Order: sequence, then structure tokens, then C-alpha cells
Amino acid sequence: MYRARALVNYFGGQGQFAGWLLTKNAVPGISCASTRNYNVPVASEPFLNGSSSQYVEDMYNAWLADPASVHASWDSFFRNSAAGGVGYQSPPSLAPLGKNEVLATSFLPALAGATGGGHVSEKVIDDHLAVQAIIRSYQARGHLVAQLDPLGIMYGDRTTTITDRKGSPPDEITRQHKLEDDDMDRTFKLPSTTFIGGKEKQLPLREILRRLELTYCRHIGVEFMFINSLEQCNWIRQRLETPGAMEIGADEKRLILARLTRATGFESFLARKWSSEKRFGLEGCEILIPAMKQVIDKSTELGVESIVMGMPHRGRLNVLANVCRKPLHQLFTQFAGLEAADDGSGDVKYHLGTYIERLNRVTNKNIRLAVVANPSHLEAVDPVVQGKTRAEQFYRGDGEGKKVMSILLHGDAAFCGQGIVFETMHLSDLPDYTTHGTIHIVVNNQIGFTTDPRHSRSSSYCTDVARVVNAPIFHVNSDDPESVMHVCNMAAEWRSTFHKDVVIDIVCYRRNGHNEIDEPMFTQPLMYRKIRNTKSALEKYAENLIKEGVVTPDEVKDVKSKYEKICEDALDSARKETHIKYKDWLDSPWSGFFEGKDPLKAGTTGVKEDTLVHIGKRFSSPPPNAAEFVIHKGIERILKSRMEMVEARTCDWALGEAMAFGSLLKEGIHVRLSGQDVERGTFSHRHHVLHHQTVDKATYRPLCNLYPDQAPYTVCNSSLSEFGVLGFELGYSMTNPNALVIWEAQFGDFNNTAQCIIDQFISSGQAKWVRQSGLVMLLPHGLEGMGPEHSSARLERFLQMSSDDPDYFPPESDEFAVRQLHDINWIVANCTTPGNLFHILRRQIALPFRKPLILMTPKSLLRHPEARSSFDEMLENTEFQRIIPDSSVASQSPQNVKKVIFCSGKVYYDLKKAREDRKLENDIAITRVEQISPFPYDLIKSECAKYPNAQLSWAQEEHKNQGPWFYVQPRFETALTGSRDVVTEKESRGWFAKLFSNKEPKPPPKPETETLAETRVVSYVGRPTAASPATGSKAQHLKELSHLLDDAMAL
Ligand SMILES: Cc1ncc(C[n+]2csc(CCOP(=O)(O)OP(=O)(O)O)c2C)c(N)n1
Ligand SMILES: [Mg+2]
Repeated sequence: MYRARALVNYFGGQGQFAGWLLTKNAVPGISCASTRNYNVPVASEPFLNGSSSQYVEDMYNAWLADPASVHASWDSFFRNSAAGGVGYQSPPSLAPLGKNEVLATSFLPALAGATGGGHVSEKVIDDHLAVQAIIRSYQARGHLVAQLDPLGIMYGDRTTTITDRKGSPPDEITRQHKLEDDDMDRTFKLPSTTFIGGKEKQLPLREILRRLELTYCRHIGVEFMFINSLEQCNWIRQRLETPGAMEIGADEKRLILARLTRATGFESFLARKWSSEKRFGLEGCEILIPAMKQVIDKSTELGVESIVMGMPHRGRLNVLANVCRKPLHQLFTQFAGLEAADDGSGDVKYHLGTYIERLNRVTNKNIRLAVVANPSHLEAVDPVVQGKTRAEQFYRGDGEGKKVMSILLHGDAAFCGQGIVFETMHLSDLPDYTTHGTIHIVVNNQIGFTTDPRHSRSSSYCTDVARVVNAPIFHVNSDDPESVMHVCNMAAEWRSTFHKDVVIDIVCYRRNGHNEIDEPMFTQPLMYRKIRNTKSALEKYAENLIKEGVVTPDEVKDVKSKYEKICEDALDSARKETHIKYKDWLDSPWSGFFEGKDPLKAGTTGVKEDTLVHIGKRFSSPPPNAAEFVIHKGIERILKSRMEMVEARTCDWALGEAMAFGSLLKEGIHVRLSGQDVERGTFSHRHHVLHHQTVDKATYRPLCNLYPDQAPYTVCNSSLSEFGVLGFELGYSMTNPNALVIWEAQFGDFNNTAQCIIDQFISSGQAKWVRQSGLVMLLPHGLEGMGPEHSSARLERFLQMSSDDPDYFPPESDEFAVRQLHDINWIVANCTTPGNLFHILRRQIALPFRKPLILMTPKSLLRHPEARSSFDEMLENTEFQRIIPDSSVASQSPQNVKKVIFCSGKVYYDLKKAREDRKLENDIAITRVEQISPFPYDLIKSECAKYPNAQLSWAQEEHKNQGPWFYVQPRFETALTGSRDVVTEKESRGWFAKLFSNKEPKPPPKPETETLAETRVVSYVGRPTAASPATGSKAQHLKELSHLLDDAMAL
């Protein structure tokens, strides 16, 4: 044990340093145990353990180099020590000793022989310090040498230290502490930071090391010493180190075996029945199933009633079958290639979600389990799961996450490779996004497709990302089922105690290729040779239990064959099915929402004047205790001008939005607005949270104080993430249809860092998973000379993904508008008035179904004096205007109008002004297309017909290859000519059916207005094509705008 002595010598060579220690610790009645509780690891450890001794050493080095570089207290300490005096003497403590704390003097009996007549020798102190440092080393670094890999290759180059191995602990642990054989049988007092002694306060060194090795270097490797809280570190130490902590009874062992049998049996059943089907089997990590069940059992025991899960492909079917207990025959029908009996285009079987409510037989409590459907895009579902979980907690009033929790499963390569994991982790402790702790389980099969960890990550572990949120990480060898169950119990208890994230990293292998058809020997020959010679976890565990006498070989066989029989019976009933139903795979059923509703009847969106006045006044008023609440002068002015607008019965953008929110809140609809800086609004127009100017954190939210019985309003600034936060809000919107959930981008173009959520979930979620969402995306959009970025929300992309057919003019009827909305995948709009904004937001809730709304929102229009709406446009008899027809003099003599300009968004105001400037009101009509998709064919048709002598133009400020042009052009043609040769998605399903029954496909409908088509086309007015959304030069921007307006006004 040279480490402490070396330190002593280092500090002056004459033992002054240790002399000080002796003096301090020899004072009777003074505890040497730690009583500090600072929130940093170093400060919260006993003096001179591994890290604090390093700290002292660092300080000393710094002091040697320059005494002024350390704090004055250290300077004085080192000066005194160097001069042979006492560095520091703490005052005697009269405080009672803490749990597991012992007086320094209690060393003495244990050290008989090593001390001379009650005097503690310098060597004894040194040795105790070294032992303490070693204990801490095991706690901090034991995982480095733990036997985690069932194949024994992952850490093959590391020293192992299992106790039956001869020799001393490996260098990874002890580092510079050298243990001598003589020391092994000496007894050492245990510090308060270890629980290995149980009731013993001291142990022989040999036993100390044995216990530490068994705890930290066997099949569990735990990383937790970076956690800032001493309480949390001790919690983990206690649960791992306490003698007997890992022991379990025979019944529990049999339960693990039974679950492992099912998990293994399920995969082998599928392999036998559908040998060439991809299923991304769990072989090599079958323990995942008992592990998840253990987490769920323990969590339900601790009060959880609902669990929302997200997971990738690996083992998904097994999880649905054996964790969620989804009826097996439903799973098996997925292999039969049957047609769906309901709407939607469906998804592959290993992406589908599910929702189950059932009794947990172990805890005898009811539990709801949902696995959220996900795309192939690994980890993208993480924030969605979190949002859904948060919403469920919110609606249940589960403010601490005691009833609802999430479990996220990950593959090793994806967990460390995908940035969304980090983005999601960072939501975990934010007030309006936390789900109060997630249990992450990694199926760490040490490979990602064909790439091994040496090439797929730079971190030591695939789980390192979790360290950023101080989550404990339990690495565990999948071949030791009991260790796996132990960490599962700990994870569930951890989450229930601290409501923080925790990671279980199941180190396992993948017995087959990436899928069942892949050949793994092409790329990992050595690994797979090893795998071929490795028995399954089930075989190994069964052998162990037979050896232990817990089960007999017959019992093992019996459990196996019983499960086989269950699978065979389920397959028999699956064979009788003729159709699959996508609805069986719904992860978020909205029970009651659709019942009794006419799917084509929307509610109204206008409201009473009283309501507008009331909301307007509240929104424009300071807090009720205004005298005490100091408001910024600028805000006072804003409130005042708002009040003036209310008195004048008019709204600007912010007020129109507030009217929509407020009136929905009044009707009991929860509204949630989330995104970067949404509370104030990027453009400082919203101000939904007023800040007390002299008291920190004192705020007032007018929209939360409209009516005593209103629904809750949440407005929350998010982390600087789009992928994570948009995914989160999408998940939030999935839980309850009776809520308006809105994500706002700081500038519209930032939505592209969330592209995966847009493409994979929002645009296609309903088609793939029959899941609806009324999520609103607010995307500030418009070319205002701010440069290439901050200009375009990439409207063209949303339009390109709209599923309405450009060649199909739906039948005209009273239900035209709502039917279009019903049939499309989402709504894309660019409103020009606060009144229309008000209606379109309210329409989200008035619809009898839910559709995502992609809304381009303004920047300069927020303050444009003409972008105002009278209350009259929001009253009961009003509604959302899909187009706003021209209302100028041109519309009064339409026969004389020479040109109709159709446009969308803010460019309308530029065009209007250009028309005024050029005095062309009699010649040019300007019509605004407010809802671009689904395209208002009926209204466009009648608007064109209204101006029979006018040429038709589409004007846009976006470049020609961007903005709505490509979307609207063919649709204008259809509006003018009627449908062309086309079958709709719905009909195409029928069409296929007819084809297979040898019937003729439907002939295309006849064009309705052939004559018009021959004479009228729509021309383009706008910027030319460009690679970038906008110029970086203000002058160039203005030049382009002026050209655009000249072209538009040309007759
Ligand atoms: C975002 C994304 N990129 C690439 C892929 C293609 N892909 C599918 S599985 C896979 C390997 C995943 O490895 P890992 O996360 O370790 O899971 P495992 O398959 O080993 O269980 C890859 C690259 C994908 N699905 N998603
Ligand atoms: Mg993997």
C-alpha cells in the first residue's frame, strides 16, 4: 500500500501531512466520516478517498507552481504543513454520528498489534486510506473488468478479476495502490461509503476485495459514481453491495425460467413455421422478455398503472406476444399476407403498435401497455413515446409520474449513433417535458447490421449518452438471468424513488444475421464461430437450475411443450382468419371519440361576441394583483394597444391566436403550445407569459386565467431541438383528441431538422398505423430579405407530400370541404388574416376526425396594419375561408377584369399595394388561396368562372421550383377541366379487388368543363428557379420583389 505513503512523501517528505491527519483524527469524539453534503462528487466523498486525494494532490502541485493560484485557505494549509505545523484543525463536532459512521478511535480495537498502545500509527492511517481508495475504485471502475460479455470477446483484452482467480485485483481497479500479501489478512474498518460489510463494521482485506469483486466485477458492471447526488450513489451502493442482495428464491427462479422458455419458444416457433420471413428475432437476447416483465412487475407493484413503450425491430414480435400478451393468432395472421379489412395502407409487422389492458398476474393489478408504432428510422420514436407518456400523466393528474411511465428499448448501434437519443434525453428533466424518469433497455448484441462497435462508436460504451443526465447505467451479462433480474428490479425502484432516467444495458449477442435471411459469417466470422458454439441462455439457465435442484429436466421439457401447444393452437385459429385489421394494431385508441359522430359533419367555429370581448379583455389586462406585479413598460404598452383593439372590435395576429386558444379553453379543450421561445414569441408578438420585473420566476399567464372552469393552457419554451420536441408534441397529440397541441418552429426552415418526424409520422402516420393526430405545426414563412435561412418553411415539401390527387376533382356537394379534409393526410394552409387563423385553429377541434395542420405563419404580417380582422369575421355565423375572393371594385364588374391573380400568404399585401399604386383596381382581381391543400377545387373553379374574360395567374414570392407552384399548377388545370384519368386511393383498393375478380376497372370520369380547358391556363408569376430559398442580399431581394410585382401587374 504505497499510494498514501507516496502522497505523504510528496507533501513534504517528513510526514507533516500525515501528522496533520493524525492530529485531526486522533481527537476523541471527532467523526472521520463524511458529513458533507455538497452537490459535487468530490465534495461529497470522505476526505482523501480516490478522487479527493487526487484533488489535494492537484492543489498541491498548483500551489508548488504558484501559491497564488490556489484559494487562500489551501495556501495557508500547505504553508503550515510545509512548516511542520498543523494544516487545519476542524472544530470538535457534537453532531450525532450518521448511519454507517464510526469514530476514528474505533479503529483501535481492530488494529491491535498495528498500533502502539492506543496511538494510531502513520502506516495504519495510510493503509486505511488506501483501502478506502480501493473500495471507491471498485465502485467507480469495477465495471471495466466485469464479465459482461456472454461471448467473452468484447472485453477480451481486459483483466478479469473474479475471485476464484489467483493473484491480486487488476490494475484497472487498484491503479497505483499496491497490495501486499501481508496485508490481506489484516482487518480494516469499512468507510461509510460501502455496504459490503452488512452489519460488520470491519473486515479482513481479503474479504473486502472478494465482496467488492463479486459486486462490481461479475456479471453486473455499473456506472454510477459520476452521479452528483451522494444520496443516489449510496442508494445504488446499498442495493448492490449489501450481502445477500442478489439472492432470490426458487419460485422466482422458476418464473424466470418459464418466461425465458416462452421467449425462446416463440422465436423458434416462428423460425420453424416461416423460415424465410424477416422477423428480426431475439435469438441471443431472449432474456429481454423476462427483463421487461420484471421491470413491469416491479413498477406495477410500486404503483404504475400504465406503461408506454417504444422499441425498434429487434424482438418486437416477441415483446408484443410475451410482454404485452397480444393475442398470438393476431400476430400470426401478419405472416399470412392477408388483405386488410379496414382503411390505410399498413406497415410491416415489426413496426406496428399495440395497446392492451390486462391484469398483471404477478402483482394482481390492472395494467395498460402500449407499444407505439414506429418507422424503420431507429430511435425516432423516442420523443414520441415521451410525449405520449407526458400527456397521459397530464390527463390523469399524475404530476410525479407515479402512475404512468415509459420504457424505451434501443439497439446498441442506434443508441449511440442517433442524435435523437441525446435530444430526447435532454427533455427528461425539463418542467413541461419530463416524464419523471424513463427506463431505457439496450439490446446490446455488439453489432449493428454488419458493423461492429469498433467502427460504430467512439465511446467506450454504447450507453455513454445517458451520462449527460446523470442516469445510472447497469451493464449486465445476458447469460446471467438472475443478475439481469436484479438490475431490472433496481431500475424500476430507482425510477420510482428518484424519478430519473436509468439504463439497463443487456450485453448479449445476435445468433443470426441482421435478419433471418442475412449471412453473418461474411463479415463477423470469428464472432459467429463463437456464437455457433454458445449454448442459448435458456439451456444454460435450465442446466443451472437443474444442478441447483430447483427444477427437474422433465419440468423444463414440460414448460417448453406447453408453450408449443399454445403457439400451435393460435396458428390454427390464425389460419381461419380471412383479413387482417389494422385497427388491431392501434397504439392510441380514442375510445368514444368517433362513436356516434357523423364523419362528415364538422362543428361550427364562430363564437359569440361576448366571448371575444371577455377573452380579449383578459388577454390585454395585467395580473389581478397588478400593484404588486411589476410589468415591463414595453409590455404595458402592448397590453394597452391590445385593449384598444378589443374596444375597436378588431384583432391583430396575436389577438386572433389568443381568441382561438381562449375560446377552446372555455369549451374545455386543453391547449398546449410548445417550441423554442414560444412564450414570448420569436418575433416578440405573443407575450403569453408576463414576467415580474423584480421577482425571479414570478410570472403571470393571462390565458390560464380566463375562466374559473376553463381547460388548462400550457405554453412552454422548449429545448433547442426540433426533432425531439416536434416528436414529443406529436406523441402528446396522440393521447387525447380533445386537445389542441401545437409546435411552433423558431423559423419555419428549422422544421427540416425534424424531417423524420414529418415524413415518417405526421404525413404518413394515419395511412400506416390508422392513428390520427390533430397536431398543428406553426412555421414562420416568407421572403422578407432576411437571407437564405429564416425565409422559407419549405412549403413545397409539405405540398409534395399531400396525398390528394392533382388530377381528381372530387364530386361537388355540401360536404365537399369536409370530405376532402377527411380523405387527405394533412392540411396545408397559409392564412392572411387573424380571423382566418382563428377559424382554422378552432376547426382542428370542430372536425369529427383529426388531421395534422401545417400552417405557414407570418413574420412582418404580425404587425401589418392591414392584417387585422374585425370581430365580425369571428362571430357565430362565420367560418374558415378556404379562399378569400377579391372584394375590391374589380369583383363588382367581373366581366371587365383583365387578370385574376391567385396567391397565398403575405405576398397578397404586396400585390394589393402594387395594384393600388398602379391604379389597376378595375382590371386586376386578387384572390387568396388560404387553404392550399386539400386544394379548394370547387371554389377555384367558381372564382375562375366569375371572371370569364380574365387571364389567370398564380403569383408567389417563393422561387419557381419552391412554394406552391408545382402543387397548384396541375390542380388549377383540374379545377378548370375536371378530373382526368384517375383512380383514388379508396377506389384503387376496390379496383384491385375488381381486377382479381375479373371485372373491368372503373373508367375515368368525364371532364366536366372541356370548353374552358381549351381556352384557359394559369401562368406563373414569381421568382425564377433557384437552389437557395432566398438571396442573402437585401438589395437583390428588393429588386426581385419589384420584378415580381411588375410582372404580376403587367396586362
Ligand atoms: C436511422 C436509421 N438508419 C439506418 C437504418 C438501417 N438499419 C436498420 S437496423 C440497423 C442496425 C441497427 O443496429 P442496432 O441498433 O445495434 O440494433 P440491432 O439490429 O443490432 O438489434 C440499421 C443500420 C435504420 N433503420 N434507421
Ligand atoms: Mg446491435
